[in-house]
Amino acid sequence: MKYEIKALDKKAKSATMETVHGTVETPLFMNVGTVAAIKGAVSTDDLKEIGCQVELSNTYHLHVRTGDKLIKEFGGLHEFMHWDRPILTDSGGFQVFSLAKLRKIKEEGVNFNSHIDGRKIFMGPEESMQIQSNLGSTIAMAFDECPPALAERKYIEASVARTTRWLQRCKTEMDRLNSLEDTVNKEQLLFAINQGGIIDDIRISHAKEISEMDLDGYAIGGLAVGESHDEMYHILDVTVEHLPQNKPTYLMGVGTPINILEAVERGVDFFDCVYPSRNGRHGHVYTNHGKLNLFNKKFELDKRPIEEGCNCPACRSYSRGYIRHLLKANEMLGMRLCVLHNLYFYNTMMSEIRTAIREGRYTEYKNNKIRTMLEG
Ligand code: PRF
Ligand code: ZN
Repeated sequence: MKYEIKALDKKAKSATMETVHGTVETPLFMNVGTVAAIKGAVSTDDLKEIGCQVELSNTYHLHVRTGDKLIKEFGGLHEFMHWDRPILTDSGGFQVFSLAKLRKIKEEGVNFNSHIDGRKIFMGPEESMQIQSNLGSTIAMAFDECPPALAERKYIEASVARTTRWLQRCKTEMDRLNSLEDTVNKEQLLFAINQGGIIDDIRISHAKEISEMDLDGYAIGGLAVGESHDEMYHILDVTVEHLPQNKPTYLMGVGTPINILEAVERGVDFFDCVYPSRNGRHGHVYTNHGKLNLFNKKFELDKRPIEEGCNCPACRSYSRGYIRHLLKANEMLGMRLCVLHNLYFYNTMMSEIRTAIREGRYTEYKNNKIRTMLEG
């Protein structure tokens, strides 16, 4: 893996990252396909058309249904879902904590019941690495605990210390798996995850500790879980500078276009979020003049595309009024067109961000973009 910073504009960075599945340019948005499918009937051919560079799938979901061993039989996730560009898999840590029932955390890992069939499953750092190795993703994420936003200091301290011990076990196991004969992707990368709630000194000491462990990239987890936007920006202000600048910085599960613009300014260059696909499925679409709800009666006779000048497959051919009709009639095409437009909007914004950083006018770009979105 080769990560090279191409331009810096104050703290905002634009880089290239070379992987075995091709080169990507940052800042970038990873399009979320939890179960190896972007919800809203979006194919991998669609993903290419709308400018997606990295697809994201989930260890937990693919393990509890279908199974990573079956996917390995197909030659890994890339072959299975017909996607030849980079894939990042989340470790399962976060999903176990948000989805599974009756979970019990111990030093070894987490016992939980599958949200699909209630089956008892154990997942620790080694199991998470083995599953991600079977999936053969480009980037695997470390197995972490995302403590609740409102947890108290003592709980967060103990949890973060365990997440650090788990990181060491992830690294050891990943090295072992990458050296095996029948491993799907022997150059699988491993990203660490910084935690610490919204407590500055825990965030900082954890960031310093994991930075010394020499991972391929560094994520910031445990944000966008109930704290305010200002609290999230503050944690980025104090934490990002303690993570290696010459490695990718990934803010997990974030966020709105404005969140992304603010985080890029603070040095983050990888993002993922379900908002564009989830909102699209509900007829909520992003534009440079704010979000529209296409279910609204005022769009009934609207012959304009979702966004004038947008080059996405929805806007090239269809009107707001037609898409509203599809949504009202519960036709799958309505959802699909909204999701395609939203993902195109996010990926296009990332491309504008990269250009603005490389041209040294990021702050101006960011302020203009936010102003027009808020003005409506
Ligand atoms: N940890 C992991 N995945 C995540 C998160 C985390 O803290 C978050 C928090 N926003 C989203 N996805 N492993
Ligand atoms: Zn569009």
